[in-house]
Amino acid sequence: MKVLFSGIQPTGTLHIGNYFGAIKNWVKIQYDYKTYISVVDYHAITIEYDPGKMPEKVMDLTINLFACGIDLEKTILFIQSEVTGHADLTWIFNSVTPMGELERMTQFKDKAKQHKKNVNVGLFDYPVLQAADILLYKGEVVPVGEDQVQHIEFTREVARYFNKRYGKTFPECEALLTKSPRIMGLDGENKMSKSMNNFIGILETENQIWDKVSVAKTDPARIKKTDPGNPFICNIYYYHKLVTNEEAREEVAEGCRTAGIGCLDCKKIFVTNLMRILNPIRERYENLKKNTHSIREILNNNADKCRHIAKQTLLETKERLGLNPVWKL
Ligand code: AQP
Repeated sequence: MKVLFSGIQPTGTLHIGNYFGAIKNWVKIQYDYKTYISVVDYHAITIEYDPGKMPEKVMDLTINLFACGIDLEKTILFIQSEVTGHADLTWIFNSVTPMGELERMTQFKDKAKQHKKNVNVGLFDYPVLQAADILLYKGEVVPVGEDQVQHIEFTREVARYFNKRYGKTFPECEALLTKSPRIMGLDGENKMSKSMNNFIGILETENQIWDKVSVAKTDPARIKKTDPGNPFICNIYYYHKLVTNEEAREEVAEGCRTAGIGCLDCKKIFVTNLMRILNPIRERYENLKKNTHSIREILNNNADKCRHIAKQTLLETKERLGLNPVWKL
């Protein structure tokens, strides 16, 4: 079986961009691969955060992922910082990565703008840690949203640099995109993201979601209900593609084009269909939350498994680098 690796940051509420852009895919394909999913807390410390709230956020994200359908028994879900090999391999990769490659990364440029007062080396080096995350397990397939594609290409480059200099050690992984790899935020202008506060959280109630969706932007040319609209430039219509079947969606599109239905009607149908997906997730989340002790146990076992693989990869890598322990001489 090929190795699949993906990660997610414990930086706040999971939103439907994370779900439809990445997690839904993880759930679907987890049985086709040897699957590793990591809660990447080392990545999360590269921006301002509250250390007191971090443990809770990590646990909450873990429960969210299981509630979304990550299989507790099949998938190795683990906490990144509990496997120190990630940092080891990052340092090694730092030594083969040209600065210029990192300077091109658009996520760094965006995050540096967003966090002007805290542009730290970790933020700059983020893609190298990500490469180490994947390659520590010799990951070959990385299901992510479109925003991460550049980092996956970078990971391939890092593997190439290393293999060229020290001999073939790491695979060149590929990004696996969903059918909806980029979900726009409720503002209709930026990628849906926690830090932009333009998201629909997967645990939000119908009322909370309605409050946000009812005021979200649609086709700007459609001012009155009697104005015909263009569904293909409407963000809400795009959202329908995530939750509404083709036939019902065509009805919505036709209603919009002929002014048969108003934007609020269209939004109501979207929210009803979205809740059909989110309600069962919330129910599972509430149940799992009652048993955090056994979730902690699963995480401990998974960290052990990961440490074992990490140790093997690092031994092989250090051997290549000539960093054998002296006692081996
Ligand atoms: N809007 C999106 N559309 C499609 N996929 C998305 N992903 C995130 N936003 C979208 C995918 O979700 C996975 C986990 O993301 P993450 O938590 O590691 O980081 P992120 O991309 O930084 O998420 P946010 O919400 O944008 O967080 P902040 O605001 O804290 O930076 C990834 O596979 C990502 O592609």
